[in-house]
Amino acid sequence: MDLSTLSLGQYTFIANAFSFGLAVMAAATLFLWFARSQVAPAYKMAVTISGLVTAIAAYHYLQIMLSWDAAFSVMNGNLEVTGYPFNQAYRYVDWLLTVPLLLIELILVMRLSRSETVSKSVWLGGAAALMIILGYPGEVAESAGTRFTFWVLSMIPFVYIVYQLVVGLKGSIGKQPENVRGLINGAATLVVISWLFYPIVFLFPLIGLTGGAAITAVEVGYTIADIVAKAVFGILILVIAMRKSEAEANAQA
Ligand SMILES: *C/C=C(C)/C=C/C=C(C)/C=C/C1=C(C)CCCC1(C)C
Repeated sequence: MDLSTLSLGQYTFIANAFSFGLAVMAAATLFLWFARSQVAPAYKMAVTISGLVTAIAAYHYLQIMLSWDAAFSVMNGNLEVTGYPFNQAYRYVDWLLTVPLLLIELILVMRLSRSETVSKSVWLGGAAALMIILGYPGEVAESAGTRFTFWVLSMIPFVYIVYQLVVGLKGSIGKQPENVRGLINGAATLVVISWLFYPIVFLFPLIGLTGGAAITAVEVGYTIADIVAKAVFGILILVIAMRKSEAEANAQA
């Protein structure tokens, strides 16, 4: 990533996207944690983890913003690189922590049997971590060949996760109460669609986008995807937890 190809406009646009990302993640965290009192004890863990994911992301967006700021200086309206590298590892460490937790949110809100909860969390969470670890060497590689090789490797666990969400969870979703079946299907679909963004954004520099335009597309693209995959998804998990709590309280009354 050659930072000196950025225009002042592109630099500012990316800085604004990071700032927006931080604001959304921090607000979502407060909202989710305060709303935790609205759900039955069985669903509190799912909502706690939803807020934890956005909290981890808010912290990393702050670090990303600081690293972005340190990498540039503006002199008389001209953008200069300081030589201090923009640290991409913040994004990948964030994903390494949050991506398995996002899948666990979905598994927890389904309230499966204990053994199913554990085995699905381990397999899906493990595949998610592997996917991120395999993507990182490609993200920081200078050569297009290396970037593409690690894209292919990372796609293997990615395809496994998508298959599990689309086909593997079908039986468990069928056993969910009717008032939330559509919402849980929607949550699984939101994961598949929002996650699909990442491997596509990753390919931008390989499909003709170069220089400042490629950096802008990748950084802004990841930020939008993060907001959908973490904050919007977290709210959806909260809504499912509230509906299930309500239905279970009515069934008991
Ligand atoms: C909150 C962050 C989320 C949901 C991040 C998800 C990230 C991915 C689904 C990344 C996938 C990748 C590939 C499938 C191949 C290329 C490398 C990655 C890591 C961008």
